[in-house]
Order: sequence, then structure tokens, then C-alpha cells
Amino acid sequence: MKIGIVCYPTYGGSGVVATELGKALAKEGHEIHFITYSQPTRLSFFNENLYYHEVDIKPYPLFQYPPYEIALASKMVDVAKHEELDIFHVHYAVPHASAAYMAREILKSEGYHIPFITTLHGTDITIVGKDASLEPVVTFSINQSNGITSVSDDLRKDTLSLFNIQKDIKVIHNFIDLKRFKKQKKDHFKTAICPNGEKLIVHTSNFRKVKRVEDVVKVFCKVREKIPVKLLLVGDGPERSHIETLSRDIACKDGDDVRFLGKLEAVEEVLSVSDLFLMTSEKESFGLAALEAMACEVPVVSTNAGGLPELNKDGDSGYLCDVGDIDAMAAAALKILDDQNLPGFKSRALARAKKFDIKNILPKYEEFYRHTIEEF
Ligand code: GMT
Repeated sequence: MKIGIVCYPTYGGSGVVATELGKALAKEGHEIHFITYSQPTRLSFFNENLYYHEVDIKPYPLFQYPPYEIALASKMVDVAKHEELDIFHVHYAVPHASAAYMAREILKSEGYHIPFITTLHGTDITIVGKDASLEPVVTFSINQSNGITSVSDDLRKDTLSLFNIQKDIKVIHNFIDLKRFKKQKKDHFKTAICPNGEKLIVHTSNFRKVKRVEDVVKVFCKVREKIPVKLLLVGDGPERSHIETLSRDIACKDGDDVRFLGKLEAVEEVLSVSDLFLMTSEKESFGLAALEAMACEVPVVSTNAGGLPELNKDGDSGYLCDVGDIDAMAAAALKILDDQNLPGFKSRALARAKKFDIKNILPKYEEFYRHTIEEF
């Protein structure tokens, strides 16, 4: 198939899922055309079946807000005609579903028939899309999609309760490439960070409010009252400087036990030496970062928000706690970090991650593309 994938090119989860899906489809022999405003972060190598088309956004003094959605729809029309696409797959509803609707209708008026699938990722529904300033267009464009998928059952339910959706939403869980995300031998790295054999806790995110990163620091402080431990914070975003101040105030009084690593390409190297992953989010449709950790044999203490219980199994791959319950999360972390328990949690985290192996998930998307094209 010739598939046009529209996504955000950034570090965030939906862009990563879209890019990894495109790369895997290309390896299966499909022709993949990424359409976005800059080169996706994880698309930095050559494959004969991968193409990248950049959306041109022309500034003009009149525009306080350059019309990205129109520029995207125009690029989609252009790529669909010239590359003879079979289908579009747009990731994150806002504004990709409405741009896809516009592109499909323009193409139809010119005799080209190209359906589109919208994959809902989380904040496009639970935070951004449901806002009254966008809701009518989001509802309309999701309903106009020829196929709709969601990355967890919980997000599917949220979508049906927040929007008036007339169509089926197929749940296709997120996935992991176990060839890339696997525990690597990085003992020298571990010794450098934890010279006295301390346990290592890690958190990766885009440091948005929804992640409640301050809870990560608070849980870490409670754990450190009981055992020697270090914290690595990976990623960047709007809350980062606030979290740095908080860590200086409450966590780093006695040294440099908390380290900020910023955006890292090879996050699997850090995960390989970590003992515990903390995900304290208020909302999380799936929790891809936690899956990446589990694939590297890192157990997870997470909240029980959104789709996280579909990924992290309580008492098995880690523990689930109520949002904001610092004491419960610290107690769960201490249970996992106990030397008697840790090896079992590590191997069960990996076993759980294997359920989301891209090999099992990719055929579901291929089947859904075929079905959607046939039905159109
Ligand atoms: O807020 C983020 O973490 C980024 C956001 C996105 O769309 O880029 O992530 C969402 O999509 C990911 C991939 O499907 C999911 O793993 C995340 O759980 C989801 N984030 C939220 O629901 C907050």
C-alpha cells in the first residue's frame, strides 16, 4: 500500500508512534509518505520506502497565526495526487483530522478517492479537543474519518463520553520495537551515576503539567529517606525549570542526587541501567514511555489514570496508585527496589512489554487499512 502518514514531528508520544509505525510498515514493503512541518525526530536514516514531505507555511504580515491546517491539507492533496496514495493515516485529531477531511473532499472533487484513518492519542481528546473552542470541528472531523482507532480502551470510552461519535472506534494499543528497546550492558554508566551502588529511579516525559513531575520528585525524596537512591529526569518541557527549582529546594540539599538529562535520543541506554520508572501522570491514554522502560526490564510505579492499567499490571510489572498519592507510590517503589523483589519485577516487566511487540500490533493496522480502503 501507499500510505500518507500525518503527525507531529516532535519528541511527544503520538509523533513517536506514527514514525515507528511508518518505519515498520516500510520494512514490510509498504511505501510510506510522512507529511509534517519538519523531519520527525526518529526519522533520521534512509530507507527506499520512506519519503518525507514538508508542509510549506508561508508567513505574511497579515497573519498573526499562519494557516497551518490549510497548508497541511494542500500538501496532502499534492502528495496524494503525485504519489498515488491509497490511504491517509493521521495521528492526533487536532488539527490533522479536519485537514484530512478537507484534503479528502478536495481530492474527491477532482476524481481521486482516498480515505483517511484518524488515530486518537490522548490529549487531543482529553484536554485539547474537548475544549469548547475546538469541539465542534473535532467532533465533525472524527465522525468524517473513514476509520477511527484509539491507543487504549480507556481513551475509546473517554472519546465516546466526551464527543457525540457515530462510528466504531477500534482499539489498537501502542507498541514497542523490542530489537531497539532492550536492556544493554552499560555497567560503566551505572557506576558513574551510582558510584556507591545506589538504586536508580528514572522518569522521562515532556514535562507538561499533566505529567505531575513534582510528584516524581516528592516520591523520590520519600524513598531516599529509607534507602540510597538517585533520580534521573529525561526530557524537556514547560514545567522543567519549576521542577529544577523544586528539586534544588527539597531533593538536592545534600548533593546532586537528582540529574536532569534533557532530551535524549538514546533513552534506552539510560533505561538499561535503571531500577524503577515513575509515571505520576494525572491523565495518560496509554503511557508509551512506561512501555519503553518495561521493554528494558524496568518495573513501573504509575498512577491508575486513563489507560495505564491496560499496560502496567499491579503487583506484576509494577504497581498502580491513585493520582497524587505520594505515600502509596513511595511504598510501592520501596517494595520493588527491595533486593529480594527486584529481579522478579524486572523479568515480569519485560514479559508484559512483550505483549505489545510491534510484530503483534503491525498486522492489526495493515488489516484496518485494507478494510478501510475496501469499504470506501
Ligand atoms: O502528552 C503527551 O505525553 C504527548 C501525547 C502526544 O499525543 O504526543 O501523548 C499521548 O499519546 C501517547 C502515544 O499514543 C500516549 O502514550 C500518551 O499516554 C498520551 N498522553 C496522554 O494521554 C497525556
